[in-house]
Amino acid sequence: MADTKFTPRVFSGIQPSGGLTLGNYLGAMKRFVDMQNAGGFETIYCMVDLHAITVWQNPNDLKKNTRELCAGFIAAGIDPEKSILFNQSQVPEHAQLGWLFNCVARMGWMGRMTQWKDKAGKNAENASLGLFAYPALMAADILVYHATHVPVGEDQKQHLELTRDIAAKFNHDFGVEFFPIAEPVIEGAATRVMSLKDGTKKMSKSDPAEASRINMTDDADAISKKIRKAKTDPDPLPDSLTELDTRPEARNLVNIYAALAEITPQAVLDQHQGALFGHFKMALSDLAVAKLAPISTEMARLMQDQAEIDRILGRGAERARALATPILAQAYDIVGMVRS
Ligand code: AQP
Repeated sequence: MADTKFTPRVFSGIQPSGGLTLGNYLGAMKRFVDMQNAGGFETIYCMVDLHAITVWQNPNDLKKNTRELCAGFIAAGIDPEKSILFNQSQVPEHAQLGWLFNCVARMGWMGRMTQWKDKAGKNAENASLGLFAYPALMAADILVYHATHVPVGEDQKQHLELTRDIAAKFNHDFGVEFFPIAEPVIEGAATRVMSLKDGTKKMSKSDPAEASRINMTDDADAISKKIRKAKTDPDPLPDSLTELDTRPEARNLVNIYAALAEITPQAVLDQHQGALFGHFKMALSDLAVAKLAPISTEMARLMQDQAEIDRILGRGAERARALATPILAQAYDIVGMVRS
């Protein structure tokens, strides 16, 4: 249950660490749009550029990717008047609260994060300190707005549990009920979109294999080709989901279809049971092109007016700071910082 003492407020972010994928769109962005349009929440969405630099980013690419991500948010349906839309580094309160949380979170907690283990791998000695501390900054992103709900994909569940632990420890250590215990919102058929080449691996922007993902900037030809070449198996689609438990690639395509069509995975099987993958992939490709091509066309149009994108990000940052500044000031007071 969400903390009812706090105004219902949604926060979520996406890293501008490369082109936006279908995984980011279905697992996160499409659901950001739904929450914006559902009403009942203030919605705050962020391009988390400070997170992106926890691994090396070429500075020019980072700028381009941040603007492209902003265009992606708007093309997907985020209205910068209804939602607050900005890039993280323009709101320094995130990093400031992040430092307080670096002093609340324990080394042991961070060391147990799966994403840290996956991304640092065997080369942890050489990974940046920022990559290790990333979840404390993510907690600050959320809590600097007293956000109560955080829509994310399945892979972020552990980081959200850590956010809750940080809020609870801060509240306990200082004897306050200052930070909400934010609720993860992990819903729908596509909470974990898998690689098109390996149904056991998450679809990811940074996967070196281009054919493993659909990018939101892909044109109709590229989308169809990638779906046609996606790994599958020779069996037809069954009539029940349990029969897909041992067929991860097939299950992934069914989930993608369901999320794009806004129906359940079982309804996809009801419509397509008995179909061979050659046939099902054609239907999926038509659906994906119909849903994604208008977004990529709109992104390309928005990218032609960089000044307008920068204006939207600047205005979003002003609105975000108006919420974050008093919350950070109160957190500093609680911790015992003298402010003259
Ligand atoms: N494959 C996915 N399926 C469902 N949701 C996904 N998300 C990411 N990949 C999938 C969700 O998208 C949001 C933003 O993710 P992020 O940019 O912060 O970083 P990430 O989770 O690490 O995504 P990537 O694409 O894998 O980026 P890189 O390759 O840079 O690490 C989150 O809500 C995430 O759950």
